[in-house]
Amino acid sequence: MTGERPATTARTRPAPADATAVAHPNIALIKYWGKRDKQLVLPWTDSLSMTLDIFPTTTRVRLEPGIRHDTVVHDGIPLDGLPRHRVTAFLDLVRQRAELTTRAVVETRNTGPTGAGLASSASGFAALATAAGAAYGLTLDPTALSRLARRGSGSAARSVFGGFVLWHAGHPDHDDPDLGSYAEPVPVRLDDLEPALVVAVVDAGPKALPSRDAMRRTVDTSPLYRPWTVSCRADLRGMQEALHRADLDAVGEIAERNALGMHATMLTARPAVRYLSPATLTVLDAVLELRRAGVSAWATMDAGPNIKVLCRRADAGRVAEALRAAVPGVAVHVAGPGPGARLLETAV
Ligand code: 2P0
Repeated sequence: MTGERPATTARTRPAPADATAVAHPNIALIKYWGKRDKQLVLPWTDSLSMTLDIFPTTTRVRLEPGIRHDTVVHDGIPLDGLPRHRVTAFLDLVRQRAELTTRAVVETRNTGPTGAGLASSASGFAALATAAGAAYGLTLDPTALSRLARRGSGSAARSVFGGFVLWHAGHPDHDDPDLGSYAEPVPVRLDDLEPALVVAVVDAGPKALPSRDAMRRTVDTSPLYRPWTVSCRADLRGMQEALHRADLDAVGEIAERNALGMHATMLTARPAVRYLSPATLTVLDAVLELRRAGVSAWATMDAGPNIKVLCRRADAGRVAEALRAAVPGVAVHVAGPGPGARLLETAV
């Protein structure tokens, strides 16, 4: 027993005190942009994503009874400041639920660019929630794990699951709003849809403005924010129907307009939030050219200049080639639907 806990409390199972988990990023086809509750990380709108099979994050959480502060190491480098604070605040939440006070050593490895609008916080907090939940001995079903991951980063709620995933915003009037906001898998006939996301990394550097701040500014100041949340409801209905029909053209069309709408809200924030760069627009032009040439290809962009192009698996090579030709030096990765977060048997 490595954890110190009050004598009066009981847990349902002993903590292994050392757990390692892996999780993958997800890309939203219906975006999450804006919180109605910052503390609980409750969004204004439902969102829907595809978990990728590339860029996994692996995180080990080891309880260390002798230390006074959590240690957080990211790709071999000890973290400080806000990134470390976000991890320790998350661990405080886990400790509170486990009724333990023991600090931990967190080691995390990210295989994709960090903070570049490629969902590193989604894979990061999904892996951390899975590993920390296990290390501190919490009993969490996938829904509860999704809710917990949400507290670290909203989009992490979706990376708990593989394939296509819907994150419920939950109802503001719910007695316990935390309970109503979780993600769940969306059944999709993947053999019929055959989706691929071609990721064009035009800039792997961290974004100038964290998405958390950009989101807040957008909600507070953009006159287009409310109308966009209304259009999201129709987009989500259309997306669910298109996924049910395995209609990739409709999925792509809705995803592209939803993403452009989100960026319109950012561009009309005061001051404006502009993540799209000249290279982003060049890739958007290349996507239009592909469609004119008869290839079903649709773009989506997040809180950064990088672009993800949805297409059929069979067209992914041609799409990747077109994007490489459009922006010399761009790094292009082809992703398919990936798995949900899971514990690993042994530490890595
Ligand atoms: C999404 N993004 O749905 C949207 C689209 C970026 C653009 O979720 O503040 O890192 O930690 O809840 O999850 C990025 O925001 O934000 C994001 P927090 P998160 O994928």
